Amino acid sequence: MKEVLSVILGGGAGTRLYPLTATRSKPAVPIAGKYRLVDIPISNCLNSGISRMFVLTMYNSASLNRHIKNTYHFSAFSNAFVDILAAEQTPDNFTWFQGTADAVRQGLRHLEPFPADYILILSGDQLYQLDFVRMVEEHKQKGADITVATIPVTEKEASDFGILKITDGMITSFTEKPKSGLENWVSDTGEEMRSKGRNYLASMGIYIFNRNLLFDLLQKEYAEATDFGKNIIPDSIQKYKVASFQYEGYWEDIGNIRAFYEANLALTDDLPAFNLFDNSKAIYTRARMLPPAKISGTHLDKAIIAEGSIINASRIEHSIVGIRSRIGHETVILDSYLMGNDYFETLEDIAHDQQHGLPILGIGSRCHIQNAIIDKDCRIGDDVRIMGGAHLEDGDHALYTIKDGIVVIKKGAVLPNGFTL
Ligand code: ADQ
Ligand code: ADP
Repeated sequence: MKEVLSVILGGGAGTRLYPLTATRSKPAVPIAGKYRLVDIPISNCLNSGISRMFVLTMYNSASLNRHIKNTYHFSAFSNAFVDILAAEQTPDNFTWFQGTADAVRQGLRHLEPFPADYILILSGDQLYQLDFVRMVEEHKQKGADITVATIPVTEKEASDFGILKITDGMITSFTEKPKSGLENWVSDTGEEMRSKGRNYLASMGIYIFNRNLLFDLLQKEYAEATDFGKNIIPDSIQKYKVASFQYEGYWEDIGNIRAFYEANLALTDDLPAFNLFDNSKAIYTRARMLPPAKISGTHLDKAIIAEGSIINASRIEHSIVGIRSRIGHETVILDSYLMGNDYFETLEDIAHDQQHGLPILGIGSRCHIQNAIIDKDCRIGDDVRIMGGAHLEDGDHALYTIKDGIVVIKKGAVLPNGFTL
């Protein structure tokens, strides 16, 4: 797939994933205990033989830079790369990215020198395993100018997506996030999808553009357009051959805290819809050379435990425990995602913490943690009780944020012994 160059949209302000995005850009948010969001589209590209990628991001790019720099090393004999393009001021541009199309427009001058027939545009906040080879092949076969990856969705989901109608595999109409008149947008999605109530064809926000057309559209024809979903795609379907590539596998948009939490915990299912255990579709991430997890006296059920963890908890259920986690005796963790830590404390560090009344890095003893996301490097004292749930009101506090009943403990927060929520 030497003819394809891919551009990963790394997120705007990232407000919907706040506070996880308070100090890092969205692509750098840790998922599944050891990966970052950006590892998903990058792995999909690598598994499809696409090895030249740009990641567009707006701000807080230090942690993303570190992750990309430490992870994606390619042979000197290949032309592969993953480059980050952070929004930058130039002599003719003083503004942030105004939307997805504007972000790509501002990146064009960096893409220009690279030979490519097709540009693949991807979202940075979706969980899926898609073979782009098939998508590119279909794009070529149909002689399309643009191809949009599409997926059947239910009526309830339809208003969150770009919804389209097709004739003979080509898109004939498109509406971005329709709030009314949905009945006019029902499609024949096939028997299996129909039986699941998935009667609407949604855009997955994944596009292939013929290279020259993309440059023309963004720089000339729609030079003012800000978004692909709002402007470029709906405006192009009458003038160009815009094809639909229908996908029916697992695909999850993880744009907000609830979706992020559920997509993570779904990985603890017996047979998760998103398969991390696939020989041919590995999800790549930083190789950290950590020791195996060490667990003592813990009842584990539907738990994912990442490497480098030291666990003495009494029970962990339906939860993910991230890299280098440390959990004390008699602690119970339920329905939660612990992101883990960036480093280990030495025995001297721990003695120093204890002398100064500072909880050690990790989770203390006799805690009860439920319906929570604990960001990295938190110090949670002994006898702490965090019980998320619908009874809690949404709000942002110094140490934590509550969204949709999920308690998110902020990165590096220190919760004293006995803290209760
Ligand atoms: P949304 O996901 O709502 O809809 P948008 O918020 O524009 O669209 O984000 C698309 C992707 O681009 C996300 O990964 C986002 O983080 C990123 N992004 C947004 N603004 C950005 C910016 N300024 N700079 C860099 N990246 C940015 C889109 C389509 C719909 C489609 C859904 C599928 O518009 O038609 O149905 O994706 O999820
Ligand atoms: P990972 O990918 O393993 O999560 P990152 O590269 O994102 O790691 O972050 C590691 C961060 O942790 C870096 O900022 C690094 O400087 C920091 N770090 C590593 N060791 C220590 C330590 N002993 N004390 C404090 N911070 C540390």
